[in-house]
Amino acid sequence: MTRTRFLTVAGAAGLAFVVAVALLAGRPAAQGQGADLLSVARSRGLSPDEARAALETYVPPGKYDEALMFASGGQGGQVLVFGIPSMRLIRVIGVFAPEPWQGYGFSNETKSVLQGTAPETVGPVTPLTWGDTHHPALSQTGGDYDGQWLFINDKANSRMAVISLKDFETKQIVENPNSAIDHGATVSPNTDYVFESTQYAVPFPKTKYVPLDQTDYNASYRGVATFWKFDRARGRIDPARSFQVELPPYWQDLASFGKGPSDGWVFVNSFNTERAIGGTLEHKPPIEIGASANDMDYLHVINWKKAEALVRAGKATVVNGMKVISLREAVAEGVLYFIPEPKSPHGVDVAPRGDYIVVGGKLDPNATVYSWSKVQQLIAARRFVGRDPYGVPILPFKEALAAQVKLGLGPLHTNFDDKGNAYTSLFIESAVAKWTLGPPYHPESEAWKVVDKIPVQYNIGHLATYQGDTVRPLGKYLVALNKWSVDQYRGIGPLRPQNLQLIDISGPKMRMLYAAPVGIAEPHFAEIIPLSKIKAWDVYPVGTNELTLKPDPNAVQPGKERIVRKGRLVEVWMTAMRSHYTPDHIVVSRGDRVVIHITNIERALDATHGFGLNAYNINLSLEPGKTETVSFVADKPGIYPFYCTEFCSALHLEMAGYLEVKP
Ligand code: K7E
Ligand code: CUA
Repeated sequence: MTRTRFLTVAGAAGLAFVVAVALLAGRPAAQGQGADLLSVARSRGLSPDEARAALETYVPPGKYDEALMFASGGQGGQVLVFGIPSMRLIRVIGVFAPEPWQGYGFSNETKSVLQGTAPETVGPVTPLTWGDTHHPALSQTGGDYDGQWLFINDKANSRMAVISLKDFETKQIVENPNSAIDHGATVSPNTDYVFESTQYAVPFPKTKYVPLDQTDYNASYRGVATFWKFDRARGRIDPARSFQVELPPYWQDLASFGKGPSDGWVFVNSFNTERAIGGTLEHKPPIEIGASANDMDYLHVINWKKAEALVRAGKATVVNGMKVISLREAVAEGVLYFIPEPKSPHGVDVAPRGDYIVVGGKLDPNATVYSWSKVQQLIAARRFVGRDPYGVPILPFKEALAAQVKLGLGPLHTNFDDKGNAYTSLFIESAVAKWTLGPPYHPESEAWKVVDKIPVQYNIGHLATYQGDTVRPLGKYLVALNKWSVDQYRGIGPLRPQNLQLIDISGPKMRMLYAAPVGIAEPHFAEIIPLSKIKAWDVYPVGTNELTLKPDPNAVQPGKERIVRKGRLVEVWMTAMRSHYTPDHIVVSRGDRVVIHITNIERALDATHGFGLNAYNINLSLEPGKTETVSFVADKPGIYPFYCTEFCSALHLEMAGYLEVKP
């Protein structure tokens, strides 16, 4: 864009812009700072709207973003934390993959998280070194984010992680014993349970081999709805108090908990109710064709409070250590119902008051909205139009509907604002549709209408509004999490970043504000929470164990550092502070088992030290106050320097030492 374009396109709006900029600068338009701002905008080829967006998103040094967005880090297996509205990537949290900056996956504590074992029993390597994070879920109290915990699933291996928002570090990973690949993940309104739904069905139990042919698939493959019990006091998922509901081998997808009137229920999409399994080149259509044959799939409506009561009453069977309500039991006891949903659905999102359930069908132009009160009445009246091959009762589609709202091509996911509007991503159309919910959000005359649309670059997956999946959405901003960036970033080679776009939704028309490439991995869902709700620690109390967040028994006070030898075990209690390790010389013999406990005794904000040991694949991050333990067998004789990997001080390069391994 050129100066000429700015002047011609801007026109009258340009004049308003001059005045606006001048007012912002507190000077008359004709002179001084205001005129300078205008010439900056001109020289950068910014239109008035673009310049305004720049002013609205810029967060100067020393000031803070007003909110944090927790986004999944996709194939990178992490969580990405962005500032809103600046869209700056502020923090990465290692979750399912080793993350060297945080020393995640190198200390005994973090290895044990990755491996799901106790810190004392960690092996030398991590068996799984990646994950595919999809759905971050902030802990909730009364249906609103409480800023205490974050959960996220690993789609690739059906795992669920617990992250503390005291220190933004991963505390626990549990692996689902009865699911191979999951997809949906979300929390109940008071965080009693973290939910996970299977995606691709496998034999049930999955430890059993069952041939992949259609008859066996139908008979013996299953999905599961998993309710991981979260113990807030311990800050851990408790597998012993968790349970599952066995589901037919349809491919379950996203999930949303009911709230308010629908509290106690969870809604799960499915596709491939055709049970297509692909197959040989000669005989079968590919999965893609087979799985899209039907016009309708089934929204799973699950009464989790009832399932929980059945588990308490001893009605569950233990399968691979997990309590499971069988499909037969779930049907007999009224735990599971189906409602037809069009067509190859993806997202399911419950409206803020818990009264509507919105489903996006990838191959259908409508948002399909179910009325919870109607669904409840149909269940109470046992108004079933039939049963699926597994006996699950099917409710009548039309009678469960509140509305179908024609949005555009490829509706996926929906979030909400504070004015009774819904925002749905349109994958194929590369747009966001804003539309009105029905009563009590809007009167019938204004209900179920598309009121605005904005294009995005390109192919949007999820979107996230400010607290947009809670009982208290705040409106204001929407982030479009786009899959393709195509031509948006140049000169970077064929692998293009995903493209996040910040949109102002405070007025009647949506306004594009900013685009942020993510050159790390593919974010899927994200949740946005006001910064004021996060009460993270600035430093650890000295000697804190990072897993328990309590005093570490191996923390050491300055002056008490020591090396103790017992047979082939050499144990070191070390301190780190600017700019030295104590001790900085460790002598062992080849084959000795070396255990080093390091306490960073600093109290200063951000006085983090690293511990990088040559040739042994060891790298720790020791934030102020933290105590960490690392152990290894000194199997290579020689001299191995270790050094601080964080430029912590003027004498940072001097913060080093030697490990001497005698032959
Ligand atoms: Cu639509 Cu995994 Cu939620 Cu990706 S999922 S976009
Ligand atoms: Cu400590 Cu560099």
